[in-house]
Amino acid sequence: MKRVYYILVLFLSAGLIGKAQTPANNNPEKMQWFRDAKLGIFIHWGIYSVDGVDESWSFYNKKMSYLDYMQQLNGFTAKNYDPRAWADLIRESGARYAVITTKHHDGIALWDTKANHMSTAKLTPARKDVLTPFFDALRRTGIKTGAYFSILDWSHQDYPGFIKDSSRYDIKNDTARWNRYRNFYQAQIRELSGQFNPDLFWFDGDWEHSAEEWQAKKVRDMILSHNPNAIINGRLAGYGDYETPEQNFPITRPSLNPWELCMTSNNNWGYHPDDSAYKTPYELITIFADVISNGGNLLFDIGPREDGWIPTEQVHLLKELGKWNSKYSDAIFNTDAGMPPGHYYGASTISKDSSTIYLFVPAHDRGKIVIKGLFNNITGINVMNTDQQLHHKIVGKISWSPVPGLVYIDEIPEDAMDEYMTVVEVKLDGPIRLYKGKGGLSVD
Ligand code: H79
Repeated sequence: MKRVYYILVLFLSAGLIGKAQTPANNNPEKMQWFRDAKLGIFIHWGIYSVDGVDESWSFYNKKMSYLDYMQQLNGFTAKNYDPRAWADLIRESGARYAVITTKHHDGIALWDTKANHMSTAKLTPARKDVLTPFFDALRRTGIKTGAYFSILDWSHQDYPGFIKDSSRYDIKNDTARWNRYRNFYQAQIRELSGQFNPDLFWFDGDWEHSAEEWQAKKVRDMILSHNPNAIINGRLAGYGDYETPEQNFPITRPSLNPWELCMTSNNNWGYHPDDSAYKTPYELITIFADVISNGGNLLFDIGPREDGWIPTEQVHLLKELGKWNSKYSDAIFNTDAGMPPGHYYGASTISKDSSTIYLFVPAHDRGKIVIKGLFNNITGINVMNTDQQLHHKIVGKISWSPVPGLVYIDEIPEDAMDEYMTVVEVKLDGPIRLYKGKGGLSVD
């Protein structure tokens, strides 16, 4: 009996360990809302938005002294901060989740952390926890909550890294000190987990230490024991649920699906009044379509000023994106990734029942649309959100070959075009079936 018990315990614990070591797969259902969300809004807000300097990196890279950087504490007022208005704007953009910098590498927490004194609540004229009202507003608006948290903290006296090319100490020589830091950062994560219970933890800064040094598995387990449905981004030294390419568009689809591209609205994460290199709504929308076509999400960043005001250009981008999202919402949300490259020169998505293809056509590109390698019969084509039907012609179908011909779709009339990106809905006779061959006479 005892032996059976031991075997059972061994078996069970092996199963648990196995699961914990394969992040993303240990609870795939929890990823569903994230897969369907497609769009999130990233918010970089902190004391760096007082002078409009690089978030944390400005002192790390010696662009300014640490003391000057910290002087910005005196200017963070949050005096026009309207978290409900932020949540409304996020909702208007069509985003389903938001991720805010609860603490960047500079160590200043946006909530009233009990772990030390470095927070907007204790050290700035704002004198308050600005995180709680935002999370409340998001929840009231039906938007999932994400907490960006830097696991490295260049301000903490027990953290080894501080300013580029210098360090406080080597963790190999002082494990007690490193342990103090670990206890501190993990206590902050425990606070976030307990007080805010975010739907998503968005970690950053893992590159300075290994998974073992961070105790990444322990942190993952700690979060999941509190909320098994919490999603963790891929910057917890290998213990996250999805990949996070930053700024750069991946040319090959990331191996972990879903994935998420985080991207700035100009060239900076935080408030930078001198940066006018904004993406246009056309660029933003075409990038977004490309992301979802490849099975990803876009986490699009805004950087409010210290008082809570959001730059006009950023508001404009979110509103234009929102208009487009609501116009073509069926083609965007609750869809799956589109056809793999090779079938269509552009972005596409496929409906959940896989019997509708949505083709994304950039504003100035009305010309013939071609789909290659489609076995299905087409039952109807229309320009979404208009009454415009489109005819098609099958070109080059060889009667005695099973290989599909090319589908040439009529040019879209000018008045049916969207100013940014038009969506063409192609209805199929059943679930999509695509030809994968090399053009030989048989299907394979
Ligand atoms: O919060 C924003 C940025 O501040 C932060 N992530 C976004 C969301 C960020 N910026 N850069 N990085 C994260 C990664 C930086 C990596 C580098 Fe390095 C550190 C480049 C050079 C030093 C690690 C070491 C990678 C290359 C060498």
